[in-house]
Amino acid sequence: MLRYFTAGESHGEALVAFLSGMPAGLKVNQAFVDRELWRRQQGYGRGGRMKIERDRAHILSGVRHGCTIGSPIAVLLENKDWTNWTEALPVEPGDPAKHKRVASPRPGHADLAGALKYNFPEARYVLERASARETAARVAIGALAKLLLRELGIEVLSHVVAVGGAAVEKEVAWPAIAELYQREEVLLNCADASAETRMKEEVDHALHTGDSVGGVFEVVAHGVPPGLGTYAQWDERLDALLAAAVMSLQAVKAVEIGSGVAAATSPGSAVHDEIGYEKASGFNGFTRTRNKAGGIEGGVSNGEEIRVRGYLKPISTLRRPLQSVDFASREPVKAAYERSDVCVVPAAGVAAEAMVALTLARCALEKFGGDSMGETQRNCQGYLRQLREY
Ligand code: EPS
Repeated sequence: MLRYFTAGESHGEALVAFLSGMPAGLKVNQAFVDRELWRRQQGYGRGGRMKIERDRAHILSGVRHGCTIGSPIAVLLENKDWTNWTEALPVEPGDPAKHKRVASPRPGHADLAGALKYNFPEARYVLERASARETAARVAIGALAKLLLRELGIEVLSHVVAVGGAAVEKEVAWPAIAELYQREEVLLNCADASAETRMKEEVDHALHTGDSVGGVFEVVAHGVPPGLGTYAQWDERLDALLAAAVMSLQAVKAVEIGSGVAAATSPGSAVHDEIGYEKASGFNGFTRTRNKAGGIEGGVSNGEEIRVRGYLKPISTLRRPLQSVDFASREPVKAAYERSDVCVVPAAGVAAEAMVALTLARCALEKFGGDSMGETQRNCQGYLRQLREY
């Protein structure tokens, strides 16, 4: 079974990710993993922190001579900013005068709920762990999941479909999304140049007004065979697993599979994807006129591209802060402000790719099993043959 955890504080020494259950014999390409980490750090509207960090996956265990060995994988990502925080956040008691309190909770952040829950007098420890810095660790192990999926013919990428009020109206086809991946300079990771210009204006407006802006990303999984996930039990449905995985990302407030939102107000004839047959097409000849279902019917992948959208609320740290209350005095004050991002939609899309890849890898390993890549691939090939001969 594929299992994973992360640990680490945003301004602590390092982030750590654990990934257990990967078959042995998967080639690990360090440059690919580090490029995924780089991709997550890009995007117009990121704050000063991204100038400090240059994320790199330091693999501690589970990979030897360039391949997984079936043992748990541990990955360490250094926080370069730690050198500025050794006295403010030491592991040992340290000097309390040097600790950095977060005196007033930010509306929308975990600050208040977390301080109440863990009985902290202020929110420093809360934001340290609730911070989206943690997604760097997910992206590192998500990259390994992507490498596994590649061996099974599956690719996972994302693109941005909206920032604030600026949106791409048409469905973006896979080749355009694959082209975005090649870019060496990332603005808003949008496949439509004119929409991207409007998106940049939305970020500029937020920058000038001391505000923040959210948006929508779409993750696309290409080459997924029919049959991952199942309707047999509620917690094995692929759409439910993907929704939980993407919703677990900081600031994601809604998840949509395919055209799920519009489907609720459209007639059935405009929603469901009609079925045809062309012998040489796809995994087994069955075709669809369109993909409103986003590649999942009845909690099972249906052989079409899987499309999952995440709706991101604006970052809750505002340069022009909202009203709050001082933790100590209970007097009204403005919410705390620390250096922050203004827009993170492209970065969140990359983190969501990792979550989708980890979810699909888990489902694929449940279906195909295997303790070595040879065994997993053989089982997968056997199933693909069964589909062709159906
Ligand atoms: C974050 C606040 C900012 C972001 C951070 C998430 O960090 P800092 O407070 O150090 O400026 O840059 O994101 C990352 C560090 C990252 O790697 O994505 C927050 O409070 O959620």
